[in-house]
Amino acid sequence: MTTPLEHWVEEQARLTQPTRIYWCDGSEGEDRRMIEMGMKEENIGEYSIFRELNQEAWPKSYLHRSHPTDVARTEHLTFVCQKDRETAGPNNNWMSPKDAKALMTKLSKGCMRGKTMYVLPYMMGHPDSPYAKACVQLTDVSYVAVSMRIMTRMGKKIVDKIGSSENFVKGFHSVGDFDPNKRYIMHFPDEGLVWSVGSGYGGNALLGKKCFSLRIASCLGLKQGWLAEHMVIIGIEDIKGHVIYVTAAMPSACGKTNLAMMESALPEYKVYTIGDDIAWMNIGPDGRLYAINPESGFFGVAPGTSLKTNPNMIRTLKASNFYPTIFTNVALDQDTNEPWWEGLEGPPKNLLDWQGKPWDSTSGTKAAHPNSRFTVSLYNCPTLSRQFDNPQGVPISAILLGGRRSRLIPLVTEAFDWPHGVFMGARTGSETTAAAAGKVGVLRRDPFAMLPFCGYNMGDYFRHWINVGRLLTRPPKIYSVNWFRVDENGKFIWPGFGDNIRVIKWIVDRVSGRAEARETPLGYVPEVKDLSLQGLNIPRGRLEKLFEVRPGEWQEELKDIKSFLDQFGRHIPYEISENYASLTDRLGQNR
Ligand code: GTP
Ligand code: SPV
Ligand code: MN
Repeated sequence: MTTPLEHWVEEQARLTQPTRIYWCDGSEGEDRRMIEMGMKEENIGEYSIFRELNQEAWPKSYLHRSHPTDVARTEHLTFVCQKDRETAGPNNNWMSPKDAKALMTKLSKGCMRGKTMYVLPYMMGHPDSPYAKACVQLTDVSYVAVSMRIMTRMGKKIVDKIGSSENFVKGFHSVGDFDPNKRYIMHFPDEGLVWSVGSGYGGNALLGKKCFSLRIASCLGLKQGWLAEHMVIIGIEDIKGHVIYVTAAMPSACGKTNLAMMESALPEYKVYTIGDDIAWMNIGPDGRLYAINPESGFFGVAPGTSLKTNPNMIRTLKASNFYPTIFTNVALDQDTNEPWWEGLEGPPKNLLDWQGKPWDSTSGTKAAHPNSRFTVSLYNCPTLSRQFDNPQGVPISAILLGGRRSRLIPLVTEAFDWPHGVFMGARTGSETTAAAAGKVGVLRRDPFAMLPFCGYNMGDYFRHWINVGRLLTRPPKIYSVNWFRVDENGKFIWPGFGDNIRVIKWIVDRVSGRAEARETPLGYVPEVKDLSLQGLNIPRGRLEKLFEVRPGEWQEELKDIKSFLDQFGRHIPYEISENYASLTDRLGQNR
């Protein structure tokens, strides 16, 4: 008898007409087989889909060059097909499920002719976790198949687990002909379906990641009482071996991966990695908030990654493991066959840029694309927490909410209480980065770093956060953080990276009731004397700038927050409006 899974695969094959169907089983050596299949039959422009890199320096690593127009998420082509526009909210592009299906069916007809259809059965979360979800993605590119194998727990076991059930999340993916005019990333939350055509780029094509684990999962979380978030999960261990777990939301390319595997500048503290991009948080049997990372790999930003900024990532990339490592759109050192990007030592003499053209160092262009990335297994990571595979997840004591703000926002601020923390998340803004197509460095509101990823009306999302807080016996404390404040010369004031542990230590001490704080209109901040600053050579006056709150400067910001929140009308919960009003009052009184 055909199972619902087999039936669905047959149906999609009838629509797309692949030459071959390949079911991934997760066996040893399968990645190499898929890489070779890809190299035989797939080209992007004039380049083979994979190129083997220097295996001594970078074990099991390959270079992939994308289509030049396919280098980042395309938010304007991403739709959430809820039953009506209001359920999707002003934060999403909307199309009716019926229209979207008709459009996607048209674009998918015969799109896999001459190609292999890879069937990828995978699990988001550890298969034994009560919070994990079974999924199946179809794709017509080996790059996506191999990447998904690194990013998720994949294999035949998942097919057995699904068995004759209809309860699995479906992902359909085809690169089509890479035409940006025929590129759509469509989400059908009511059906648990993602349908993506025209792009091979990470967030558009690795459908377990943003599409399922955030856009679809956020809708499941709303119904089922949990949170799907764009967050890091880390454990911080002190010298006595006591570990506290925190999560941190930061927009794309704003420091999550670096935070997740930080080499601590304080010898008494060590950071352990559980996740660097996505956290699913459920209320545990004891009423505390427990987080799991549904992924099993990193899809990290290459530029800026070095032994100085993120030594643990360099170790991860150089580690030899079961899984391969893929570099996408980095530059290539022709003499050594090694990958290169801005931030590493160099540049080397004979470099090909990310498009494979000889690179001229005087041209003013970047050799690696600013959003060039690597796909690498979490199991390579030397700081991986022993709790990573714990099916129950880890109990969370603090939640950090970050953004990239050159002005205004202090290094760290503690919320007065949970609803105030939710308001802090709701008002968060960040300067845009190369992770999404569009202008870089423009301030936009990005609540909880979820603006591009919340699969429903964000006003309802804020209310959901308020409600989850009410159900918790020990709600985590909430903090706003900002590593990116600059001085009058545009230089970062805070050294960041491993030194961020100094901020985290204060947070750990606050959670444990050991540290002092000063009240400001925004919330509690540390006195400079309350931060552990040994070994850091920054004049006190300069550090104090990191905590400056000038009510006069806040008036524009308040207006911008208000007009953002007003879009959601009656969906904005009372607690958010109330916190907006009291912040306005406090900043007014201090003028
Ligand atoms: P996504 O994978 O897009 O979700 O990004 P992410 O949030 O994981 O960002 P990531 O850690 O990859 O950092 C992005 C960029 O910010 C890199 O170029 C880093 O070097 C830089 N960065 C990260 N942490 C810091 C910091 O503490 N200070 C400064 N100045 N830059 C940082
Ligand atoms: C991000 O843009 O936040 C990423 C990369 O983590 S992507 O997979 O494209 O979403
Ligand atoms: Mn991300």
